[in-house]
Amino acid sequence: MRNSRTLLSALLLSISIILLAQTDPKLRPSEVYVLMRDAVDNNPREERIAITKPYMSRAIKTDLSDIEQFYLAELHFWNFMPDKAHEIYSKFLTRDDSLGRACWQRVLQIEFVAYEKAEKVERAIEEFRNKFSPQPRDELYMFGQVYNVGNKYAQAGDHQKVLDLVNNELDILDYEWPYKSYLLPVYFFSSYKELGETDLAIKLLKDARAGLQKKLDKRKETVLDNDPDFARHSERVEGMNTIMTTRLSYNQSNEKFEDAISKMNNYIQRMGQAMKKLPEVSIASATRSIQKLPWTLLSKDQEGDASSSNVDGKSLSYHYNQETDTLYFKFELFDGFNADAPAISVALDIDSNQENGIKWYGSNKAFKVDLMLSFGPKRDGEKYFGYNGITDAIGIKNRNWINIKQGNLRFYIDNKNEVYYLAVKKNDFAPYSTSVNLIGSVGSNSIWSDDIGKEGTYSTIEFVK
Ligand SMILES: [Ca+2]
Ligand SMILES: [Ca+2]
Repeated sequence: MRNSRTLLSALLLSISIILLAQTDPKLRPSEVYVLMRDAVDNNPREERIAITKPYMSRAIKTDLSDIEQFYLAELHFWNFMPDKAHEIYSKFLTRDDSLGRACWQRVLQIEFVAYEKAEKVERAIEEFRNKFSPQPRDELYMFGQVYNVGNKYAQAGDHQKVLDLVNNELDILDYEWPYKSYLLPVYFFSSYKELGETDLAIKLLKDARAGLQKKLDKRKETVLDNDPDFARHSERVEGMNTIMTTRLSYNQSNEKFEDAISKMNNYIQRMGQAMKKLPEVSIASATRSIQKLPWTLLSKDQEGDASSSNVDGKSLSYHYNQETDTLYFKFELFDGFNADAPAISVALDIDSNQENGIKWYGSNKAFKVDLMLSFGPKRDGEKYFGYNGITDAIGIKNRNWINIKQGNLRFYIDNKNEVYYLAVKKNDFAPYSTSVNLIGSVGSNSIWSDDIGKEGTYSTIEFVK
């Protein structure tokens, strides 16, 4: 036994030496692609490019068939070489088969991400739909493009455009496959929320669920003598969205429907919870006694540096009344005053320790936050509903702005001078602190727009004992 094992080892060793001697035999791009994919799959923790790049030199690059040229483009695509990938994919855009379809999707992805041609990509979505019908082999269809362009509009606050993009995609899909685009109302739920259209988002999801269930029931009526393979267009593998590499059986395909339907059930439930009406909050007019408090300036901010929603912060001041333990903040704006849906927040480092806390989500990412005061109501008739309270790192992460304390902030508005005031008991957020660091933020409709306190800078309030 020992002898045979030794013999085997010697044999293996000599084989490895022979293999080493033939340095890097050249392979077809599709073969290199499989090696890269497996390497990524087997090293999920490593940076992808570090794993895939060494394989690039193995690929044969000349005299290739169309499909091998496509795989060569994929190699470039996955190694962040957009120009070379784009050049090859572009050769096949006139084709109307799966290869043409995949090349269109890749070209649009490159043009959006690497070339920043968002408008061109948006126009091309319709062109793609005219050229290619949805089909089960192509799970993505225009998902990636609607997602990219939609995100751009969502960030710019143009939520109607987002809804139009999603609707156009959903209109054309046919329930023949659990296309990824059916989840677009989930990904863009905040846009539906902004427009008061949460019911519509849920309805779209319910329609998709019903359509897929019907299709699945029908599929299950078919009894198959054998279980044929069904080539699928794409499959996500540890960060690499590969194309035309997966084969699913008929029953495995049914499982894909079941997975999608169960996912949708979860989302529908969660969206319903998120729709629960926010509490009523009150807004008072700023009295003269508040305006005349002995304000101390904490921070001034530049004009014209607001995000797309255009609420432009100018300054943040404070006054602390020790007798009543009340801390007042005064927010002045250059632009974007919104009496119907004001939004302000104070991000606090309550232990004067910037080593802990969560990274601020606004522009001042270097500032670390322990607690945040937030006030963001929206007018509904004669009343206001929205956020009034305190959140911690977990709340900030989950966008739940009132997970620590609710309804404890007082808000005053000066419509004439376009100034916001906020009052809070120090005891509510930092009873024992003698010093807190902070930055202020302004926005509207519960959407952040501008920080007062930028690039790692912050103000400090010392509380005299
Ligand atoms: Ca500003
Ligand atoms: Ca801290």
